[in-house]
This record gives sequence, C-alpha cells and structure tokens, in this order.
Amino acid sequence: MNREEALLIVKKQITEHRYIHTIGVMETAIILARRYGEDERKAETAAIFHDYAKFRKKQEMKNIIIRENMASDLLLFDTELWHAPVGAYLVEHEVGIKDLDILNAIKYHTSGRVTMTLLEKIIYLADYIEPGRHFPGVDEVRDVAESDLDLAVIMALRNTISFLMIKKQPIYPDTFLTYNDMVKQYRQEKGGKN
Ligand code: DGI
Ligand code: FE
Ligand code: FE
Repeated sequence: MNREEALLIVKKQITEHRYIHTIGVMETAIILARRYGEDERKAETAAIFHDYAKFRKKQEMKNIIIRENMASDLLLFDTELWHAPVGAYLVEHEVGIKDLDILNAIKYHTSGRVTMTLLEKIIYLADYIEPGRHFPGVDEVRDVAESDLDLAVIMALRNTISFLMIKKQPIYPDTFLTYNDMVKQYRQEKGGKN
C-alpha cells in the first residue's frame, strides 16, 4: 500500500480537521525518522493511521476493549484514551496492516508505555508537535526535538500531565509510568540532566 492509498483509507474515517492533523503528523514523523534513524516508511504508515479510530462510537470502542481483553483500566479513564488501542486493533483487522512495530506505535500514541521503542517515541512526539498544534510550551518541545528525542518526549509527557492536572482530570497510570520510565532512563544515560 502506498502513501496515497493509505491516506484515502484514513480520510474516510476522520473529519477534514483531523485529516489535516494527520498529514502534519505524517510529515513530522518522517522528519523525526530521518533525524533519529528510524524506518521512514514505518513512521509514515504509523502516522497516517494513528487516529484511525478517533471517531468511532464510544460503545463500539468499549465493546472492542472488552471483547479483545484490552487493558481493562482504560474503561475507568477518559474515553479519549480509547481510540489508540482500538485504532491499532482496527488498523490490523480492517486495513490489514500486520507490522507489530506500526501497530504498537498506534496503540501507545496517546499514553506512551514503559520502554517505548524509537518508532513509538517518534509517533508520540510527532502527534504532539506537528505544525497544527498550538499548546502552551509546544515551541520549546519543537526546539528540543531537533536534537534530543528523549528529552522532547519527556517534555511532551510533562506538559500533557500538567495540563490534565490543571483541568482536574485524572491521569491514566500508563502516562505517569511512561514519564517515570523515560526520566529514569534519561538521568542514567545523560548524567542527571533535567
Ligand atoms: O488524538 P489526538 O487529539 O491527536 O491526541 P492524543 O491521542 O494524544 O489524545 C489526546 C487526548 O487524550 C486529550 O484530550 C487528552 C487525553 N489524554 C492523554 N493522556 C491522558 C489523557 N486523558 C487522561 N485522562 N489521562 C491521560 O493520561
Ligand atoms: Fe490520537
Ligand atoms: Fe493525533
């Protein structure tokens, strides 16, 4: 499947606004893949499909989470978290993508996970810094993403966690666990900076 075919499939699943976001994530993910030595085609495909399930009905997503024995704690937290694991499932079963690296990058693009792969970090970060995003602090993350992928992911996690806390929203445990894991590794590898 080439880029145009993939984009045509995803275009039917999402709104125009989300499609423009998807193009931004795709372009950003390819740049990050080139910069940090990941397979550009995998980054492209994962980015194109990362929000595939974003507009599925909550009841359909809930049914899939239960039927496929996905992490049951998902149901205790914001429904916004559901489109990531459900998306990975639907991209495998409706679109026919079998590459586990790509499926995991989709599955963990909202919460992250402990021991993220390079591709997972790239999709997580591209989703956060694509040109259409205007969160407070995003420019600082864009700058750091030019030279330090792990630090940029840590900053994106930190901003997301603080944003949710300020809104008095619960934080999904995996998001915290990802933050802790990344910070511990970063301190070990880079000598306690940040
Ligand atoms: O799908 P996108 O909007 O492109 O971005 P995303 O997949 O990162 O989803 C962002 C949404 O998910 C946003 O509304 C905040 C929410 N979210 C992200 N992490 C957590 C979370 N919600 C809760 N409750 N806990 C989290 O850890
Ligand atoms: Fe998403
Ligand atoms: Fe997204």
